[in-house]
Amino acid sequence: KTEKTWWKEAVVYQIYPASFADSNNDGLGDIPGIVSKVPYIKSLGVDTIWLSPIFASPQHDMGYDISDYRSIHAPYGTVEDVQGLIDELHANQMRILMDLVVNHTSDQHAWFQESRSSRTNAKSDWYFWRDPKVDSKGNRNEPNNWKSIFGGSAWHFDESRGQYYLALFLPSQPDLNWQSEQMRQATYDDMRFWLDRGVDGFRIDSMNLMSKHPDLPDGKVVDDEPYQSGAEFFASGPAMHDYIREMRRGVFDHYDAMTVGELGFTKDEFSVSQYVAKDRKELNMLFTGDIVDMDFGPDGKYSRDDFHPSKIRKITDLWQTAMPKFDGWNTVYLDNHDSGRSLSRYASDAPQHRATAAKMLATYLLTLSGTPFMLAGQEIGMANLGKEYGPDAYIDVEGKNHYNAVLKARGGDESQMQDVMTELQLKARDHGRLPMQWDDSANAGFTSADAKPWMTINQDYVKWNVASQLDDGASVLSYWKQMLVLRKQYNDLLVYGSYEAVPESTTGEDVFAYKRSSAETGESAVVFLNFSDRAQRIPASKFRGYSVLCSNQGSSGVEDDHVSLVPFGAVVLYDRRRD
Ligand code: ISL
Repeated sequence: KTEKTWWKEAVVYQIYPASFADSNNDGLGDIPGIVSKVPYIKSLGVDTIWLSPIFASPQHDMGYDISDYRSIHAPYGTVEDVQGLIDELHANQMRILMDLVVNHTSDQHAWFQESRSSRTNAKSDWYFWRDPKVDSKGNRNEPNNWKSIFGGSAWHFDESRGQYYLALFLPSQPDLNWQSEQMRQATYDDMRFWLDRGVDGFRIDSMNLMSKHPDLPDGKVVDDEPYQSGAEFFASGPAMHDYIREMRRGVFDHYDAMTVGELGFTKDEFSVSQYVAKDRKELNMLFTGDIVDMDFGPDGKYSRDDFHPSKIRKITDLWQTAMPKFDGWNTVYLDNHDSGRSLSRYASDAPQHRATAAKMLATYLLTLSGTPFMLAGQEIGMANLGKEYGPDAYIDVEGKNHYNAVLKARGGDESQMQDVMTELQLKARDHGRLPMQWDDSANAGFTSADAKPWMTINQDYVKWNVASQLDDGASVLSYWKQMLVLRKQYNDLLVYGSYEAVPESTTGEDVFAYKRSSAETGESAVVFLNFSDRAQRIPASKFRGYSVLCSNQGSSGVEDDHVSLVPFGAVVLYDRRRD
């Protein structure tokens, strides 16, 4: 039986600081803006926020390129402002997670400036520096064939050292060399700086890239492109677990800090168990990437493999049944700042389905075992930018790099880019970063009417905003609030209960259904989720006598021996053993 802890019972609300609330009308969200919304966040029924990076940064990757871990990006505010936010949350019995980006820094960080200054300085080995590979013709080449996650080579030549440095993301995001004991201790000090100020834990960015194969071997060649992934040598490397244990024993354990590792490239059950099995005392939980990759095709993010309900069933089944085997814990999530909105990708934002579909996804997030993470805006059914937005609406570096690379390969012909636009419309990171839609005033109440918002505001805000849903008992927002109350009320069942899938042979392939049971209380719940735009009728005589705990359908659709679901319908049945 899994031990009960606060971080298992938490519900986390992710805030993208640039896009939440602007207090000084410069078009960019800020810390005082977030403070002003604490009553709203509390009214939702969530108890923890996760802030994407707010630290000093040249903002080449929206703050995931940090130049000083102990100061705040000036347009967001000051360390005192952040202290005010921490205190305000704590005064409201809420907690705060920060984004810990320590796989890499900005090239403007003092550490990198020093490291690049010579081959002999005290920080010379805090990053990965390698001599060029000189070929038979005397040409200078990159030390290996690894490809950057944002495109191009992962290696960049630096004149002052006459060497290449490694950067798995942008050239301005050099990877830290975790083999350096001094470098590790310096990041631990930076973590303590924030924990001492009351931060309750961290979401650890690109967590499993911190240990690379020490020889940095060439990646497996799979095509005739000049650069190859190399992930088999830079993800979950041999010292990964040593680093995590050192961090946990040396830092986290002293603060009861909650930890969520972002786990890319590593997907198998055994490897995952090594991070979160209770007896290993490493991380509390993970984001496995599979849930945001369900519509990625064979050539990566911007190629297509259509979403199908069987995919979410398979991934959910895998982790819901795996975790109890090793007494591990996991997150439950569908959205973050790196992807399109799940509503638009895995359900439907078409006007006739949008509210129902958003509620169905809320039902999924809040009725599974694991700690739910939601992205701000999800509670009002925010959606992707529509097809009326052209390439200029997309400003994120990942999508832009992809667009420009394809455009170049096609000889610069803009009229040939429709397929690329279709993928951006589904998956671009911009959608997850859209300014929060607070009301129907100009600029959606995110910033003042005369300010220039830092990025596109989705014009559907006129209809889809917080203010219009607050007093409407049938709104998406009201549904989220009701579901969040239920999750707390049925804590034993919904947080800690066991999980069992209802077989696809019973539900058909478009409906995902599962049963949660608590041995402790004798309660069970059966959740039916229709991931299709067709009505469904599911045999349910086994659940005769169950009552309806909640539903996104006006009439519940529960008969004696069937559950009828409208398109994107969701029904949760409930029973308490009467023996
Ligand atoms: O964004 C992705 C897919 O679109 C991922 O591959 C992502 O780059 C990866 O999950 C790591 O993400 C994290 O680190 C990046 C940053 O750009 C992302 O925003 C962050 O979530 C580099 O720090």
